[in-house]
Amino acid sequence: MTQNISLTRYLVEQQRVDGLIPSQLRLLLEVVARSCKSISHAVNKGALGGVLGAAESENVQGEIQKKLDIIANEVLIEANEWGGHLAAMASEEMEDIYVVPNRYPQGEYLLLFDPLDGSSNIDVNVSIGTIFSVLKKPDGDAAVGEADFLQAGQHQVAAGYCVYGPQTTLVLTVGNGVAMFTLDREQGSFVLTQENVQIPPDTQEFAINMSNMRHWDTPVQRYVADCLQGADGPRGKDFNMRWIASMVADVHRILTRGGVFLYPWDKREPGKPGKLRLMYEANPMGWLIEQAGGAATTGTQRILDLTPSKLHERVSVILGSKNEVAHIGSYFSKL
Ligand code: P6P
Repeated sequence: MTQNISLTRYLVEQQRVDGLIPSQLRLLLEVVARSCKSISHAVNKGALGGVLGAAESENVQGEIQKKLDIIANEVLIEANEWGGHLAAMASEEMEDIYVVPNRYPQGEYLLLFDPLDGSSNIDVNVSIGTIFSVLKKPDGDAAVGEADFLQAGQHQVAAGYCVYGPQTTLVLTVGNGVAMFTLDREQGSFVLTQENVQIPPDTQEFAINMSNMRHWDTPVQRYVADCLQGADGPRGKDFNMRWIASMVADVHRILTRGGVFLYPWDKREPGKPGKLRLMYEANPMGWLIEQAGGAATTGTQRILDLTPSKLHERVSVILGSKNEVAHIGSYFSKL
Protein backbone atom coordinates (compact mmCIF):
# COMPACT_ATOMS: atom_id res chain seq x y z
CA MET A 1 0.00 0.00 0.00
CA THR A 2 1.25 3.53 -0.70
CA GLN A 3 2.49 5.55 2.30
CA ASN A 4 -0.22 7.38 4.24
CA ILE A 5 -1.12 10.00 1.60
CA SER A 6 -4.39 11.84 2.17
CA LEU A 7 -6.71 12.92 -0.63
CA THR A 8 -5.76 16.53 0.09
CA ARG A 9 -2.03 15.82 -0.31
CA TYR A 10 -2.67 13.78 -3.47
CA LEU A 11 -4.66 16.65 -5.02
CA VAL A 12 -2.06 19.25 -4.01
CA GLU A 13 0.69 17.13 -5.58
CA GLN A 14 -1.34 16.59 -8.75
CA GLN A 15 -1.86 20.36 -8.88
CA ARG A 16 1.82 21.11 -8.20
CA VAL A 17 3.34 18.38 -10.37
CA ASP A 18 1.01 18.17 -13.31
CA GLY A 19 -0.98 21.40 -13.13
CA LEU A 20 -3.95 19.19 -13.87
CA ILE A 21 -5.97 20.50 -10.98
CA PRO A 22 -6.39 24.27 -10.74
CA SER A 23 -7.04 25.35 -7.15
CA GLN A 24 -10.78 25.87 -7.77
CA LEU A 25 -11.09 22.30 -9.08
CA ARG A 26 -9.07 20.99 -6.14
CA LEU A 27 -11.45 22.80 -3.76
CA LEU A 28 -14.46 21.34 -5.61
CA LEU A 29 -13.12 17.78 -5.37
CA GLU A 30 -12.37 18.17 -1.66
CA VAL A 31 -15.92 19.44 -1.03
CA VAL A 32 -17.40 16.53 -3.00
CA ALA A 33 -15.24 14.12 -0.96
CA ARG A 34 -16.47 15.69 2.30
CA SER A 35 -20.04 15.35 1.03
CA CYS A 36 -19.43 11.65 0.36
CA LYS A 37 -18.18 11.25 3.94
CA SER A 38 -21.45 12.76 5.21
CA ILE A 39 -23.52 10.53 2.91
CA SER A 40 -21.52 7.49 4.03
CA HIS A 41 -22.28 8.37 7.65
CA ALA A 42 -26.02 8.64 6.90
CA VAL A 43 -26.01 5.38 4.89
CA ASN A 44 -24.14 3.52 7.64
CA LYS A 45 -26.76 4.49 10.23
CA GLY A 46 -29.42 2.54 8.29
CA ALA A 47 -32.51 1.76 10.33
CA LEU A 48 -30.96 3.42 13.39
CA GLY A 49 -31.06 6.76 11.61
CA GLY A 50 -34.61 6.45 10.35
CA VAL A 51 -33.27 6.92 6.81
CA LEU A 52 -34.46 3.70 5.20
CA GLY A 53 -37.53 3.27 3.06
CA ALA A 54 -39.26 5.39 0.45
CA ALA A 55 -39.94 9.10 0.53
CA GLU A 56 -43.36 10.38 -0.53
CA SER A 57 -42.03 11.64 -3.91
CA GLU A 58 -40.85 10.62 -7.39
CA ASN A 59 -37.72 11.81 -9.20
CA VAL A 60 -37.46 13.15 -12.73
CA GLN A 61 -37.20 9.57 -13.96
CA GLY A 62 -40.60 8.78 -12.46
CA GLU A 63 -38.93 6.52 -9.87
CA ILE A 64 -40.07 6.51 -6.22
CA GLN A 65 -37.36 8.29 -4.28
CA LYS A 66 -35.80 6.75 -1.20
CA LYS A 67 -35.31 8.96 1.84
CA LEU A 68 -31.54 8.59 1.40
CA ASP A 69 -31.78 9.73 -2.26
CA ILE A 70 -33.14 13.05 -1.03
CA ILE A 71 -30.70 13.30 1.89
CA ALA A 72 -27.71 12.63 -0.38
CA ASN A 73 -28.92 15.17 -2.93
CA GLU A 74 -29.37 17.85 -0.26
CA VAL A 75 -25.92 17.14 1.20
CA LEU A 76 -24.26 17.68 -2.19
CA ILE A 77 -26.24 20.83 -3.00
CA GLU A 78 -25.69 22.46 0.42
CA ALA A 79 -21.96 21.60 0.54
CA ASN A 80 -21.18 22.87 -2.95
CA GLU A 81 -23.34 25.95 -3.48
CA TRP A 82 -21.41 28.50 -1.36
CA GLY A 83 -17.75 27.76 -2.21
CA GLY A 84 -17.44 29.95 -5.32
CA HIS A 85 -16.12 27.10 -7.48
CA LEU A 86 -19.39 26.20 -9.25
CA ALA A 87 -21.76 27.97 -11.63
CA ALA A 88 -24.46 25.28 -11.40
CA MET A 89 -25.24 21.66 -10.55
CA ALA A 90 -27.37 18.91 -12.11
CA SER A 91 -28.68 15.80 -10.38
CA GLU A 92 -30.60 12.66 -11.24
CA GLU A 93 -32.99 13.73 -8.46
CA MET A 94 -33.80 17.16 -9.91
CA GLU A 95 -35.70 17.97 -13.15
CA ASP A 96 -33.82 21.22 -13.81
CA ILE A 97 -30.29 22.45 -13.19
CA TYR A 98 -29.56 24.14 -9.87
CA VAL A 99 -27.94 27.53 -10.49
CA VAL A 100 -25.75 28.77 -7.62
CA PRO A 101 -27.85 31.42 -5.82
CA ASN A 102 -26.91 35.07 -6.34
CA ARG A 103 -25.91 35.40 -2.66
CA TYR A 104 -22.87 33.26 -3.47
CA PRO A 105 -20.03 33.87 -5.99
CA GLN A 106 -20.28 31.81 -9.19
CA GLY A 107 -17.31 29.73 -10.35
CA GLU A 108 -16.25 28.17 -13.64
CA TYR A 109 -17.26 24.53 -13.06
CA LEU A 110 -20.42 22.51 -13.52
CA LEU A 111 -21.04 19.56 -11.19
CA LEU A 112 -23.32 16.66 -12.16
CA PHE A 113 -24.18 13.76 -9.91
CA ASP A 114 -26.28 10.74 -9.18
CA PRO A 115 -26.36 11.33 -5.43
CA LEU A 116 -27.17 7.76 -4.49
CA ASP A 117 -26.92 5.20 -7.27
CA GLY A 118 -28.36 1.75 -6.70
CA SER A 119 -30.83 3.01 -4.16
CA SER A 120 -33.05 -0.06 -4.63
CA ASN A 121 -30.30 -1.79 -2.62
CA ILE A 122 -30.43 0.60 0.35
CA ASP A 123 -33.06 -1.30 2.35
CA VAL A 124 -31.33 -4.66 1.83
CA ASN A 125 -27.88 -3.46 2.95
CA VAL A 126 -26.11 -3.93 -0.39
CA SER A 127 -23.39 -1.54 -1.64
CA ILE A 128 -24.57 1.75 -3.17
CA GLY A 129 -22.72 4.88 -4.18
CA THR A 130 -22.47 8.47 -5.33
CA ILE A 131 -21.35 9.18 -8.92
CA PHE A 132 -20.07 12.62 -9.99
CA SER A 133 -18.82 14.36 -13.13
CA VAL A 134 -17.22 17.80 -13.54
CA LEU A 135 -17.35 19.96 -16.67
CA LYS A 136 -16.10 23.47 -17.30
CA LYS A 137 -18.75 26.09 -17.93
CA PRO A 138 -18.36 27.35 -21.54
CA ASP A 139 -16.79 30.83 -21.76
CA GLY A 140 -19.07 33.83 -22.12
CA ASP A 141 -21.03 36.22 -19.97
CA ALA A 142 -24.44 34.67 -20.57
CA ALA A 143 -26.26 33.28 -17.54
CA VAL A 144 -25.56 29.58 -17.04
CA GLY A 145 -28.27 27.32 -18.47
CA GLU A 146 -28.99 23.67 -19.26
CA ALA A 147 -27.33 24.03 -22.68
CA ASP A 148 -23.96 24.62 -20.93
CA PHE A 149 -24.16 21.10 -19.50
CA LEU A 150 -24.76 19.41 -22.87
CA GLN A 151 -21.11 18.56 -23.55
CA ALA A 152 -19.70 15.20 -24.68
CA GLY A 153 -18.12 13.11 -21.92
CA GLN A 154 -14.65 13.61 -23.42
CA HIS A 155 -14.81 17.20 -22.09
CA GLN A 156 -15.01 16.15 -18.42
CA VAL A 157 -12.22 17.62 -16.25
CA ALA A 158 -12.84 15.26 -13.31
CA ALA A 159 -15.02 12.23 -12.62
CA GLY A 160 -15.45 9.70 -9.88
CA TYR A 161 -17.64 7.81 -7.48
CA CYS A 162 -17.76 6.89 -3.84
CA VAL A 163 -18.89 3.33 -3.05
CA TYR A 164 -20.55 2.77 0.35
CA GLY A 165 -19.76 -0.89 0.95
CA PRO A 166 -17.66 -2.87 3.42
CA GLN A 167 -15.26 0.03 2.92
CA THR A 168 -16.15 3.55 1.85
CA THR A 169 -13.88 4.12 -1.15
CA LEU A 170 -13.57 7.23 -3.31
CA VAL A 171 -12.39 6.56 -6.89
CA LEU A 172 -11.25 9.55 -8.93
CA THR A 173 -9.69 10.64 -12.21
CA VAL A 174 -8.63 14.09 -13.42
CA GLY A 175 -7.25 12.68 -16.66
CA ASN A 176 -3.99 11.30 -15.24
CA GLY A 177 -5.08 7.73 -14.44
CA VAL A 178 -7.38 6.41 -11.71
CA ALA A 179 -6.70 6.59 -7.97
CA MET A 180 -8.59 4.98 -5.08
CA PHE A 181 -8.91 6.42 -1.55
CA THR A 182 -10.28 4.45 1.39
CA LEU A 183 -12.04 6.30 4.21
CA ASP A 184 -10.10 6.02 7.47
CA ARG A 185 -12.92 6.57 9.95
CA GLU A 186 -10.49 7.06 12.84
CA GLN A 187 -8.75 9.98 11.07
CA GLY A 188 -11.94 10.98 9.24
CA SER A 189 -10.01 11.30 5.98
CA PHE A 190 -9.70 9.51 2.64
CA VAL A 191 -6.30 7.80 2.35
CA LEU A 192 -4.67 6.83 -0.98
CA THR A 193 -4.82 3.03 -1.22
CA GLN A 194 -4.26 2.51 -4.96
CA GLU A 195 -3.10 4.64 -7.89
CA ASN A 196 -2.64 4.04 -11.62
CA VAL A 197 -5.44 1.44 -11.57
CA GLN A 198 -5.24 -0.87 -14.60
CA ILE A 199 -8.10 -3.12 -15.81
CA PRO A 200 -6.97 -6.50 -17.26
CA PRO A 201 -7.74 -6.35 -21.02
CA ASP A 202 -9.36 -9.82 -21.03
CA THR A 203 -11.93 -11.35 -18.71
CA GLN A 204 -14.13 -14.36 -17.97
CA GLU A 205 -16.72 -12.40 -16.01
CA PHE A 206 -19.74 -10.45 -17.28
CA ALA A 207 -22.36 -8.40 -15.45
CA ILE A 208 -25.86 -8.10 -16.90
CA ASN A 209 -29.44 -8.47 -15.61
CA MET A 210 -30.23 -11.88 -17.13
CA SER A 211 -33.95 -11.53 -16.41
CA ASN A 212 -34.11 -9.16 -19.38
CA MET A 213 -32.65 -11.70 -21.86
CA ARG A 214 -35.83 -12.09 -23.94
CA HIS A 215 -35.95 -8.29 -24.40
CA TRP A 216 -32.35 -7.77 -25.62
CA ASP A 217 -31.35 -7.02 -29.17
CA THR A 218 -29.84 -9.93 -31.13
CA PRO A 219 -26.13 -9.00 -30.71
CA VAL A 220 -26.37 -9.04 -26.90
CA GLN A 221 -28.41 -12.28 -26.93
CA ARG A 222 -25.75 -13.93 -29.12
CA TYR A 223 -22.84 -12.64 -27.03
CA VAL A 224 -24.31 -13.93 -23.75
CA ALA A 225 -25.39 -17.24 -25.33
CA ASP A 226 -21.81 -17.79 -26.55
CA CYS A 227 -20.42 -17.04 -23.08
CA LEU A 228 -22.92 -19.45 -21.46
CA GLN A 229 -21.69 -22.30 -23.70
CA GLY A 230 -18.41 -22.07 -21.79
CA ALA A 231 -15.22 -23.93 -22.70
CA ASP A 232 -17.04 -26.20 -25.20
CA GLY A 233 -18.57 -23.23 -26.99
CA PRO A 234 -17.19 -20.60 -29.39
CA ARG A 235 -15.47 -18.67 -26.58
CA GLY A 236 -13.38 -21.69 -25.56
CA LYS A 237 -13.52 -20.68 -21.88
CA ASP A 238 -16.00 -20.71 -19.00
CA PHE A 239 -17.55 -17.46 -17.80
CA ASN A 240 -18.74 -16.25 -14.41
CA MET A 241 -21.67 -13.82 -13.97
CA ARG A 242 -22.26 -11.07 -11.43
CA TRP A 243 -25.15 -8.55 -11.14
CA ILE A 244 -25.29 -6.34 -8.03
CA ALA A 245 -27.90 -3.97 -9.52
CA SER A 246 -25.73 -1.12 -8.28
CA MET A 247 -23.61 0.28 -11.11
CA VAL A 248 -21.07 1.73 -8.67
CA ALA A 249 -20.44 -1.70 -7.10
CA ASP A 250 -20.25 -3.52 -10.46
CA VAL A 251 -17.87 -0.89 -11.88
CA HIS A 252 -15.72 -1.02 -8.74
CA ARG A 253 -15.34 -4.78 -9.18
CA ILE A 254 -14.36 -4.29 -12.82
CA LEU A 255 -11.77 -1.61 -11.93
CA THR A 256 -10.42 -3.96 -9.27
CA ARG A 257 -10.29 -7.30 -11.16
CA GLY A 258 -11.60 -6.78 -14.71
CA GLY A 259 -14.88 -7.84 -16.33
CA VAL A 260 -17.58 -6.30 -18.48
CA PHE A 261 -20.82 -4.56 -17.49
CA LEU A 262 -23.76 -4.38 -19.88
CA TYR A 263 -27.00 -2.45 -19.60
CA PRO A 264 -28.03 -2.48 -23.27
CA TRP A 265 -31.08 -1.17 -25.09
CA ASP A 266 -34.00 -3.56 -24.83
CA LYS A 267 -37.45 -3.70 -26.31
CA ARG A 268 -39.34 -3.11 -23.05
CA GLU A 269 -39.16 0.65 -23.80
CA PRO A 270 -37.98 0.73 -27.44
CA GLY A 271 -38.14 4.52 -27.59
CA LYS A 272 -35.44 4.80 -24.92
CA PRO A 273 -31.80 4.08 -25.92
CA GLY A 274 -31.19 2.41 -22.53
CA LYS A 275 -31.90 2.63 -18.81
CA LEU A 276 -28.76 4.38 -17.56
CA ARG A 277 -28.21 8.14 -17.79
CA LEU A 278 -25.52 9.50 -20.06
CA MET A 279 -24.39 12.61 -18.22
CA TYR A 280 -24.07 11.47 -14.61
CA GLU A 281 -23.69 7.69 -14.88
CA ALA A 282 -22.27 6.56 -18.25
CA ASN A 283 -19.92 9.52 -18.83
CA PRO A 284 -18.13 9.54 -15.45
CA MET A 285 -17.95 5.74 -15.32
CA GLY A 286 -16.88 5.58 -18.96
CA TRP A 287 -14.02 8.03 -18.37
CA LEU A 288 -12.83 6.16 -15.27
CA ILE A 289 -12.86 2.87 -17.22
CA GLU A 290 -10.92 4.40 -20.15
CA GLN A 291 -8.42 6.04 -17.78
CA ALA A 292 -7.82 2.55 -16.31
CA GLY A 293 -7.14 1.08 -19.78
CA GLY A 294 -10.66 -0.23 -20.46
CA ALA A 295 -13.33 0.75 -23.00
CA ALA A 296 -16.89 2.11 -22.79
CA THR A 297 -19.30 1.97 -25.74
CA THR A 298 -22.98 1.77 -26.64
CA GLY A 299 -22.09 -1.38 -28.60
CA THR A 300 -21.40 0.70 -31.70
CA GLN A 301 -20.14 4.10 -30.47
CA ARG A 302 -17.65 5.34 -27.85
CA ILE A 303 -19.77 6.74 -25.01
CA LEU A 304 -17.49 9.73 -24.41
CA ASP A 305 -17.99 10.87 -28.03
CA LEU A 306 -21.78 11.28 -27.62
CA THR A 307 -23.07 14.86 -27.50
CA PRO A 308 -26.18 14.95 -25.27
CA SER A 309 -29.34 16.65 -26.48
CA LYS A 310 -30.96 16.73 -23.03
CA LEU A 311 -29.83 16.65 -19.43
CA HIS A 312 -31.41 13.34 -18.38
CA GLU A 313 -30.71 11.52 -21.62
CA ARG A 314 -30.36 7.75 -21.34
CA VAL A 315 -27.86 5.52 -23.13
CA SER A 316 -26.99 1.86 -23.74
CA VAL A 317 -23.84 0.97 -21.75
CA ILE A 318 -21.19 -1.71 -22.39
CA LEU A 319 -17.95 -1.11 -20.48
CA GLY A 320 -14.95 -2.84 -18.93
CA SER A 321 -12.03 -4.97 -20.13
CA LYS A 322 -10.91 -3.51 -23.43
CA ASN A 323 -10.64 -6.71 -25.49
CA GLU A 324 -13.99 -8.07 -24.24
CA VAL A 325 -15.78 -4.78 -25.05
CA ALA A 326 -14.27 -4.94 -28.55
CA HIS A 327 -15.41 -8.56 -28.86
CA ILE A 328 -18.97 -7.56 -27.91
CA GLY A 329 -18.78 -4.81 -30.54
CA SER A 330 -18.05 -7.46 -33.17
CA TYR A 331 -21.55 -8.92 -32.60
CA PHE A 332 -23.04 -5.51 -33.49
CA SER A 333 -20.94 -5.14 -36.63
CA LYS A 334 -22.12 -8.56 -37.84
CA LEU A 335 -25.69 -7.19 -38.05
P1 P6P B 1 -32.02 -3.29 -12.79
C1 P6P B 1 -29.65 1.36 -10.17
O1 P6P B 1 -31.03 1.66 -10.14
C2 P6P B 1 -29.20 1.45 -11.63
O2 P6P B 1 -29.41 2.72 -12.11
C3 P6P B 1 -27.74 1.03 -11.73
O3 P6P B 1 -27.00 1.39 -10.62
C4 P6P B 1 -27.83 -0.47 -11.89
O4 P6P B 1 -26.74 -1.01 -12.63
C5 P6P B 1 -29.14 -0.67 -12.64
O5 P6P B 1 -29.94 0.50 -12.40
C6 P6P B 1 -29.89 -1.88 -12.15
O6 P6P B 1 -31.04 -2.01 -12.97
O7 P6P B 1 -32.98 -3.17 -13.97
O8 P6P B 1 -31.18 -4.52 -12.86
O9 P6P B 1 -32.67 -3.11 -11.44
